[in-house]
Amino acid sequence: MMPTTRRGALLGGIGLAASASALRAAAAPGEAAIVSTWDFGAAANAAAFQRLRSGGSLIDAVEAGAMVPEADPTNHSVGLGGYPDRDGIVTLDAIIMDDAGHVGAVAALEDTVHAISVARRVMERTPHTILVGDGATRFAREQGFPKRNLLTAEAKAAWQEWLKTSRYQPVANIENQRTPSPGSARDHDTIGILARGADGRLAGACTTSGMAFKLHGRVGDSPQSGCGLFVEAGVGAATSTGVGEEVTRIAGTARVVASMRAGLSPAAACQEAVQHIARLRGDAVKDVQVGFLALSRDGTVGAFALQPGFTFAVTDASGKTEVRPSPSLKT
Ligand code: SD4
Repeated sequence: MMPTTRRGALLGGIGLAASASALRAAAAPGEAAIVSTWDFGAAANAAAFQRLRSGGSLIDAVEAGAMVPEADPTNHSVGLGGYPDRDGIVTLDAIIMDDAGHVGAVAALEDTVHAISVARRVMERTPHTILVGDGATRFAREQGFPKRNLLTAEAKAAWQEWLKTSRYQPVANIENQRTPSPGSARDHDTIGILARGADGRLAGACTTSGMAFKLHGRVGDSPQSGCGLFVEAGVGAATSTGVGEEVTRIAGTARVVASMRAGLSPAAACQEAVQHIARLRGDAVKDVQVGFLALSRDGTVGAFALQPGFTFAVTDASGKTEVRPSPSLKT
């Protein structure tokens, strides 16, 4: 079972390559191994689990999971097929992080399908934690990521439809609507994915094209450490989805993990962060969706959202996946 001591035992001598064999050897089937946001997280979890089973590290697993919606042109705000900004340009935000202080991110990346893999290169091959805009895109080319136009015909049609009103209005739970009409602002499909080895080690990734029809250059919560994603050895990990400005203004996932560090369960920690947003913002968030998802080092998973409708996918150490509804402040 899990070591009872905290940081020392978890960090001592254990490398990043917490793999499936470790997972199978010690994790009880009920303990969450991989969790991710929204129904479509189930497919990402499957890819992540597969990667772990074939001997990959936790970082390999969360990258593989995040790549699934990035490559899916029917998913309208991650990677290929993402809805563009108001200028018709698709820009991507992504972050990847382990529990040993390694983190890499890109923001406002263009012309590159797998933003999460570029973020990983930032983590592994630069002295930096985040690259943005032209610099991120140039780095992607230098690293050999192929240039690809991300604006599909469907996304372009939706943008052209949106231009008729140019009304920026995020829609709650749009992530779980799979067949929108053009211009219906299916505006965000962020995936946040967290993985845990049987030894309690953790990693996470988050990738998105952000809010549809945003101002060019807008960066959401997703690629910012402590906002869209935070991972801490011996404690847990958290990710967020929804209107990123509301998460960024409270450093949401840093707050969730801090609450877990102080002894709250993942579910209670997510609830506390949502309640804080509601108190802070009042009417400004009455129709806004924000959801937090957290995983503790011992495999307990919890979530909480402002509005009903947030869902998350949980895969246990045996590979069994279920999609669960999140509790919410409003009912
Ligand atoms: C953002 N938080 O860019 C992201 C969007 C999102 O599910 O999560 N969508 O604000």
